[in-house]
Amino acid sequence: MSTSNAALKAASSSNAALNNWVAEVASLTQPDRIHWCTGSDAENASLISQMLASGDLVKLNEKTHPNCYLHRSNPTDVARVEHLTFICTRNREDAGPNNLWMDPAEANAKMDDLLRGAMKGRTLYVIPYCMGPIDSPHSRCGVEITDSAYVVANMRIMTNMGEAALKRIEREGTFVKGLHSTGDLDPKKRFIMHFPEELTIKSVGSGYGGNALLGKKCHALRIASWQARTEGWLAEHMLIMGVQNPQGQVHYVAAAFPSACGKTNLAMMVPPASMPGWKIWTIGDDICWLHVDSEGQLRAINPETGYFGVVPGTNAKTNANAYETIKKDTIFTNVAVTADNQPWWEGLSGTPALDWQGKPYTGNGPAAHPNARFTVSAKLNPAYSTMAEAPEGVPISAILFGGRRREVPPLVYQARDWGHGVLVGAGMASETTAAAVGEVGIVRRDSMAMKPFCGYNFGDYWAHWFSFEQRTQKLPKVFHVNWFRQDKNGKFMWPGFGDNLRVLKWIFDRCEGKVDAQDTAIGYLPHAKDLDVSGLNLDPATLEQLLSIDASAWRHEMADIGKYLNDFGQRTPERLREEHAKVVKRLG
Ligand code: TSX
Ligand code: MN
Repeated sequence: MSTSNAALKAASSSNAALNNWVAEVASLTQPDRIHWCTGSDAENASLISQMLASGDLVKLNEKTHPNCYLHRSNPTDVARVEHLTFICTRNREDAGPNNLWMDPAEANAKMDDLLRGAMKGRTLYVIPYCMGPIDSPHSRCGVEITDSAYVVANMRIMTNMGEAALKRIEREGTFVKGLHSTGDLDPKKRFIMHFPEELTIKSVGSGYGGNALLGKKCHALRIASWQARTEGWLAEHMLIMGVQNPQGQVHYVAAAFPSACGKTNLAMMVPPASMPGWKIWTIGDDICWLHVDSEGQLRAINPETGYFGVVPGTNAKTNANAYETIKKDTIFTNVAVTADNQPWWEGLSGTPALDWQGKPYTGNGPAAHPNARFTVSAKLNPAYSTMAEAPEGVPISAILFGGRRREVPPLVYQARDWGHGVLVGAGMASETTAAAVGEVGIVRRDSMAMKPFCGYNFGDYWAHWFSFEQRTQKLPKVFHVNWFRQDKNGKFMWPGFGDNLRVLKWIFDRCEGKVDAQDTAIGYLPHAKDLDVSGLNLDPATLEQLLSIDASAWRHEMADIGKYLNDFGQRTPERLREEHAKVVKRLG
């Protein structure tokens, strides 16, 4: 079948730039059909039945998991590919040492070669989407062109997709262009290219979430971080949660953690039985856009409408709310299944019958892929806050940075002020886990958890963070947390999970000015008496260790951070070196 001129010309928008771009892409990629997505239930139902027929989706047990589906990806296509992800700016320095860079002309030519004829025999879907509440001035729209029905179904859950977004695009006239084609899934022909100066993304050769759902990491973080710098706001890799005390008072917190630290678990946390009346509200689990409002208050919106979360390890103990959320209306990717076709993964009871590739499970290795995912609407979360839909966003009282560190950073400490907080975020690090390839237990720097997602030079990014001191007097307090300290025997010293609310309560009280702190070289730490550990069976020596600093270990830590800052050369703000020097001096 060949693409008819009529199909190519069938404009479905009143925005000429959009129509022209769709026509251009169609003439390059040669699809059989063009479909403009409306986001309707009927459209979704038709895509689902088409994917069931093609084998792209498998229906799961309707009794136990109504309206749930399984997608098995190509075994070579199961995760984001940082080594194939590029920032393509005119000036190489603007991408920085934290990114791979390619010349925009070269990258465009390369991608056009890979995209030529790539949609032959396939449908080209046009997905208008809005990141953030449809009526929020802080929301941003994009259009993703893809030849994957799986991408359409996922984008429908993860974004405000369809007619309303198209209307907003037609009204505003601007949108981020995202072009995705699954290609032949040959890893040698896989690239994720970002052109921040052209507000364009091109992705070929992967059908996997972070590489293919372009609204998420590509737009809402890499492109948005670039736009945020030029426009005076922040696009961050942060969860957003409300912490409510028994009196009904709520403080909103935004928190950045590298992967494998349980960000989604924290965002959906269930309070421990020992803290009756406390409540956690989820606004978002992954991305946060921050703006200073007319009163000088920093406010956050979550640009997403769903969760694309790691499945293995999710159960009634680790994350009861997520476990409840994914019982219906969920797309699973790369989980195992039981004999009666229920989704299965490590961390659940029961027995897998087929592994994530659909082969009989033999007991060798994990049955679900360690990066298996759920895609589900945020509204199904029992802890969902309707404030996620507030156009102005929620006021942020505290920003948390964290990492997985078996030693050095205490359970929690507070930065002395915003400037010191920028250093704390810039110096963030986490230990590698078995969830990713490579050696386990190695400390990696990951500034603000943005290493894989900042669309420009980290040096400029840190300077942008400092600039908020000039934008308002009412900045949130900044904290660092570490749930992962271990003792000599490798035993976790802090129970974590719901009990983390005990730490959030101290942070809450700091925001209220209700509790003082130990003034140390690295910042403010709780007095042991101020951390509620009732019912925890935590021995005083362990608590003392969790809430103290080892000056010698910290001198090493600061030396390592100093070296890391030097990697960014001239672009590292002098101010950051000053903040670093201040802590070094205090450590003696
Ligand atoms: O998500 C985690 N959080 C945050 C929860 C709100 N995890 C899982 C990390 C992998 C994604 C944690 N793991 C946390 C944590 O606070 N803490 C730990 C470490 C830990 C693991 C097990 C126990 C205690 C701590 N306890 C027992 O196994 C009994
Ligand atoms: Mn993330």
